[in-house]
Order: sequence, then C-alpha cells, then structure tokens
Amino acid sequence: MNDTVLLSPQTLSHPQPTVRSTPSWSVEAVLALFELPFADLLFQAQKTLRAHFDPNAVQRSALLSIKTGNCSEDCSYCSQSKRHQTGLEAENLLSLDDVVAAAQVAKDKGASRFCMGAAWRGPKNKDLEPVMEMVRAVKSLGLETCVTLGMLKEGQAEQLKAAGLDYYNHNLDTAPEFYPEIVSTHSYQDRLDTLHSVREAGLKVCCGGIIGMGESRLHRAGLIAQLAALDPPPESVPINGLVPIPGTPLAKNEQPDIFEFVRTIAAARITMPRSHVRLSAGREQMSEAEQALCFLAGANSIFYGDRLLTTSNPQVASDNILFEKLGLRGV
Ligand code: SAM
Ligand code: DTB
Ligand code: SF4
Repeated sequence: MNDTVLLSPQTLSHPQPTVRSTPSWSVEAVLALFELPFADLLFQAQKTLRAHFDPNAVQRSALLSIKTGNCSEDCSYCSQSKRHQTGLEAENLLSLDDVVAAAQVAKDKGASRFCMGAAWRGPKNKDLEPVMEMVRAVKSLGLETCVTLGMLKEGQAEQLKAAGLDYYNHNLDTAPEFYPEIVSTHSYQDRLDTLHSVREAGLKVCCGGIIGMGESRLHRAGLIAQLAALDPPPESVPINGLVPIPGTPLAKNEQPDIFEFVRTIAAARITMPRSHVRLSAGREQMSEAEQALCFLAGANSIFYGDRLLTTSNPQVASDNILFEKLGLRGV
C-alpha cells in the first residue's frame, strides 16, 4: 500500500460535500512541518495559537471509565482488550450514582468537561439508555459531556445527541497504512464511518491519536493529515503518548524522543488552528519542562484528575502548581 495514502472523505461510504470549509493538508505538507528546525516550527505553532485562542487558557477535561475491561477488540496498546493478559479487573457498567458523584468531584476541582469511556467494540442498543441517563445527569451539573463508546450503529449518535451529549470521542490513533499493524478486529474505514455518523448527528468531534506505537514520522504526519482532512476538523484533538501496559504487545516499545512528540502537537496546532489540541495520556511520564514545551507548541487542553481510564494521571495538586509556575489559567 502507498505509504502516503490520505483517505479522503470521498472514500467514505457516504457522499460528502465537495467544498471544504477549511484548506486540507497533504501528508507531504505535514511532513514538511515535522522537518522544520524546532524553533521555526514552535514559532509558527505559537503564532497560530495566538491568532485563534487566549494562549494562556487551558481547557480541562476529566475522564472516567464507566465500563472497564473485557473488550472484544485487539487494539495492541490497550489494557482493556480481553485478548491481552494485563491483570486488569473487569467491571460492569457503573451505577448512575457513582458516575454523578465522580462528575461532581471533577467539577469541584475545576474541570469543564466530563468524558465517560466504555470498553466496548460498540454499544448494544440496550447499553445506550443507561449511558444517556448518565449524559443527562452530568450535563445537569453544568458540565460539558463527552462519551467514548466505540463504533456506533445507525441511529445511536442521534440518540446520544437527543440526550444532550456535546462531544463524541473516537480516535483514528495512527495513519491508515499503519492501523492494521495495531488493530485487526476493526478497520480504519470503520472508524471514519463512526466519525461521519457522529458529525451527521450534530455532535462535536473529539478525535486524535497515539504517539509511540512503533510508527514512523511519515505515519505521524499521516495521522495529522487525516485528522485535518475531516471536514470540519475535530473540535478536540487528543494527542496521547503511549502509556506502556505490561501484557500488551506494545509494552516494551521504544518511545520516540520528546521533541518528536512536541513536533506532533505543533503540527496538529498549525493544521487545525481552531481546534483544542489536548496534551493527553502520557503526561505522567513527562517532566514539567517537557509539558511546558507542549503548551508552547500549541496544546491548550489536558486531562485533569488523578486517573485516566485504567492508568494514573498527574495529581490535580501538581497540575495546579505547574499552571501557576507557567501562568496558565485552567478553564
Ligand atoms: N473503546 C472505545 C474506543 O476504542 O474508541 C473507547 C475507549 S479507548 C480506551 C479510547 C482511546 O484511548 C483509544 O483510541 C486510544 O487513543 C486511547 N488509549 C487507550 N489505551 C492507551 C494507552 N495505553 N496509551 C495511550 N492512549 C491509549
Ligand atoms: C483519549 O484520546 N485518551 C483518553 C480518552 N481519549 C478516552 C484515554 C487514555 C487512556 C490511557 C490509558 C488508560 O488509562 O487506560
Ligand atoms: Fe476496546 Fe477501545 Fe481498548 Fe480497543 S481501545 S481494546 S476498542 S477499549
């Protein structure tokens, strides 16, 4: 397969409008960004951030795993696949009360959005009603809502929208040509199809990827080009550093250096100027100075709270200290 393939919206099973609201980026053009001198790249990213956002405001989302483990899919990075022996204890869907209590704690700590993740290939129709109740209850606390439930069947995105959902998270994770090396139980096209139905239902899109799965720089550029080619681009773009999980095929993968991660953030910022770019999983392995470089490169969102889904995240108290040192304002 051609290494620089860009699956355009036209390759989707549904026809798309031909006039784009934003210019699209070729893989080669994104690769050229990655190859700029580091300071030139960061300068361009910082200029882009300043043209569209308050550069010192950082959006904060809290995460909760509402259904953990025992997932049928074989995503090779994930602690929750039943095909990997990760020692994770599976849990059924949480109760509404537990979810509301966690959302209230997140709100009290300052998060503005609450993201609920379920380890499903996709929700069954009977799974959707309790999730919709959670969405309604979390929204009534005054938080923005986001869910990540896997692939959606026809009509499900509309039901979630009707329940008041704001965002649906569904990551493309890497370039299309590398995806089959990471996951075999669903395809890149499946991911694009769900993203399309989420958009059609009028939901905001949260879509990003993972750095450090053994991909090349060309693949990283391919991921960014693919995200920027979504029309419109995702409102929220989470860039995750792989959290190596013992028992998964990627547990011992060598990680690219921090500058490559920062370059990916900068490329996301430049190609998706109006999107919130989230410095996502992997922050716990980063120093304060490394995180500061990511903010300089245009990241303006984080996961905030002591836990991600099944792994830990920096403590709220240490994030508050970092924000104070950098003069950042959490929103
Ligand atoms: N099952 C749903 C799905 O696959 O979309 C939702 C949950 S899944 C855990 C959401 C995203 O978390 C993945 O697409 C991936 O980007 C990220 N993720 C999962 N495990 C990770 C890890 N070990 N390191 C970094 N990111 C990870
Ligand atoms: C995203 O891009 N990253 C989050 C969220 N969306 C769902 C998940 C990160 C998971 C990190 C590994 C874990 O805690 O299991
Ligand atoms: Fe399942 Fe999502 Fe993990 Fe893949 S990333 S194994 S679909 S929970």
